[in-house]
Parts: sequence; C-alpha cells; structure tokens
Amino acid sequence: MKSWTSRPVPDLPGSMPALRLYDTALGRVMEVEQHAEQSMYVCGITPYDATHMGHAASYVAFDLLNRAWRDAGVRVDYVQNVTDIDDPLLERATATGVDWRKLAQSQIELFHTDMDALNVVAPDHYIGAVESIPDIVPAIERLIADGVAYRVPGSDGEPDGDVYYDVEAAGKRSDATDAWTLGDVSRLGEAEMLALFAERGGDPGRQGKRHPLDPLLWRVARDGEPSWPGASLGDGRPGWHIECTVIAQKYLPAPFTVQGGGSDLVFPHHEMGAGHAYSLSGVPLASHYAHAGMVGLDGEKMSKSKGNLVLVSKLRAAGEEPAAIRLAILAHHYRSDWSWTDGEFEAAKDRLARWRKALEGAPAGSAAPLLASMRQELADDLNAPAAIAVVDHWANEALKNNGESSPADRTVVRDAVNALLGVEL
Ligand code: 5CA
Ligand code: ZN
Repeated sequence: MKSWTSRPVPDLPGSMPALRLYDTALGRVMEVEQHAEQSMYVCGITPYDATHMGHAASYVAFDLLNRAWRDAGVRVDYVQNVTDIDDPLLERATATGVDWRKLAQSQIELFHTDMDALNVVAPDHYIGAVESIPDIVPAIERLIADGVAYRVPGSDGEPDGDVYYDVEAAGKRSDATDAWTLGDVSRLGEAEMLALFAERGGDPGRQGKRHPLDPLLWRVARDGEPSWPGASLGDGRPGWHIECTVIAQKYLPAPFTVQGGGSDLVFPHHEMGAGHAYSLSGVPLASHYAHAGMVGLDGEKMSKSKGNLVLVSKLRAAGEEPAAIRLAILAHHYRSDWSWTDGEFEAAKDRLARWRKALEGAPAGSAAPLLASMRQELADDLNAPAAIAVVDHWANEALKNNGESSPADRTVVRDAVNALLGVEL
C-alpha cells in the first residue's frame, strides 16, 4: 500500500550521542545497541475513524526515535501496518451503512494527510492486513503443524474451524534464554492479563479453547462477513496479532530493533505477537519493546464511545497550525499519560510564536550549545519536554539580544528544531 510522502529532514552538524530508551519488557531504561542500521515496526491504525490526538501522539513519539537515529547517522528501516480488516471496522461500516473497503480507504487517506501535516517521517513500508493474507495463511498452517495452534470445534452458533494459538504449548517449546513465554513482554500476572484480554478484543470465554488467553489466529468465514481463501484453513480472515507478526517478519530483520505502539498494545497485542514470532522462527521478534502513554481529554480517556475525541483533521479544518499541534504533543514525555486541554494548546501556539520571533535575534555562537543540549535530552529516553525547555531557554536569551543576530546560528537552530523535534519554524 502507498505510504505518505515525508518532508525533508535537515542535516545537522555533529551527531546524537548513544540513545537510551525505556524497554517495556525489561521494565527500565537501557542503552540501545549501536548499529549502522536500525529497524522499527510501529503498529498502524485500524481505519474506521479519523486520527485522534492519542493516535497522533503515538506516531509522533516514534517519529522522535526515527529522527534521533537519523541524527546519529543511522539508516532506519521503518515498517507500519494498517489493520484494514478487523471487527471494529466491519461494525462501524455496518452501523453507518458504508462499504467497509470505502470506509477504510477514506480513513487511511485522512490519516496520511494528518501524518504529513504533523511532519511525521513516513515508513519505508506501509502494509495492509488484507494484502498480507497470502503470507499469513501459510504461517498459521505452520503453527498448526508444529502443535502450537489448533482448530476449535463449532459451538453456540459459532462454526467449526476457528484457529487459536496455544499459549501454554508455545511457552514450553524451548528453554533457550531468548525463548518466549507468556508475560515476557508485558510482565503481567495471569489475572491482569485476563482482565485486559477481555477488554482489548480477546475472547477468554470462547468454548473449546485450551486456555482462556489463547488468541485467535484465523476466523473462518461467517455469513455477511468478508473472507479470503485460507488453503487448508478454509476461507476466513486473520486474527490481529498474527497480522503484525507476519508483516514484521517479512519486511524487517529478525530480531528487529524496536516494536512500538501505544501502551494499550502491550497486552495482548505485543505479548502475543512476540509469541507468534518466536514459534514461527525460533528468534525473538524484536530486541526492544517501547510504548507511548495514553492521551485523554480534560482528564478523561479519549474514546469513541465517550464522544470526546480531539481529531487532528478537525483542528486543521478550523485553521489550527499542525506545527502547534505537534508542539503541544511534545510538551508531554512520550511515556506519560496525559490529557489534551485547550489551555495547553494555547500555550503551544504561544511558544511557537515566541520561538519564531526569537530566531530573528539568534545570538552568535548560541546554536552549537543549544544543539548539544537538545541532543543530550533526546538521547535520554526521547525527553522532548526537556529538549523544549532547552529551546525555551535559548529563546529567552535570543529575545533579550540587543546586539547583532547571527544568520548562521539562526539556520542551525531552525534546522535543529525541525530535524530533532519535527517542528518547522
Ligand atoms: N491497528 C491496531 C494496531 S496493529 C490499533 O491499535 N489501531 S488503533 O487505531 O486503535 O490505534 C493506533 C495506535 O494509536 C496504536 O499504537 C494505539 O496504541 C494508539 N492509541 C490509540 N488510542 C490512543 C490514546 N488514547 N492515546 C495514545 N495512543 C493511542
Ligand atoms: Zn499491531
């Protein structure tokens, strides 16, 4: 599938120091091993509604990582999926009387426009679930053949043949130190997993499963639902976790460097994806797992059911500048949970105006220390709020500057804010 087009990222003098990042599976900040190439898979949208501030914040978070690596001279291989077939998409299409394909296509286009506006560097591969089904089917067949997946007989009006992943069998397959067992990524206990599983698309009560936490791999065709050829599995459609696993394994090395997404994806999505990948390849899916915090509105969780979504496209249509939206997002550390408020958005707009004004008075020799400090903050677990404070401090000095201003410093500061924070001044 076509991705969006990135805007150029300016080259800066010097480079970013070694990067430290919080790894969810380790539960602490660690130093990312340095390589000439790094690889990243960030879970994409399910395209049934427009990009809200939570989605935007998660892509801006991993855009910071992408930009930090690029600044360090690293070649970044970036893959993102789009879940263009799943229950929520079909439910929304049915509820609104729109063809599910049309709904997906329109929301994907809107998402790309939002990402472009927010100056998020595009992935190298943007891959849909539907186009990946021919790769997913043989992967599920192999899991069945290897004894870590099984077919569930029909019951309660459900047809025969849905395929589930056997979390217990998979966890016992190998005692290698890098082997996957349930809980390795999320570090959660079973009771917590059960609660989250039910909340986040799992079906712990499905009859015939071997373990309540076994996730769906293949859903056989139902009347009125789209389905695709599944070879020995029969017609149907893929489960959610196997989609991302197979796409990541096809387009990235194993293990790739960072698996990313919002913190609501830690369990079950990234936990199960790690399991599927290990079962398929005997190698971990990713070296590190990183997660962005959840964004709410005025202290409440942002959700479609509450009707409290702040949409990037709506703000843009109201004439708001995307660079200000991005700056409002970056004022929060990517790992913290936070709420969008009008007051903070106003503050971001003021800050943007101040920074622009300050450029006019850029003091000679001020750019190099600014750049070094911004890099130091961003290398420390992508601390954008601290990098913003560095620019604020610089802007205060520049606004006080009654002497000569330096065009060379102005250029470096403008490029640094653009290249590292993605904010165009
Ligand atoms: N298609 C799947 C991932 S494979 C999915 O979760 N799609 S999504 O549209 O629901 O979410 C897209 C991304 O936005 C995910 O990384 C998710 O964790 C993140 N996200 C969703 N809601 C929020 C929120 N309120 N705050 C922060 N991030 C969010
Ligand atoms: Zn995913």
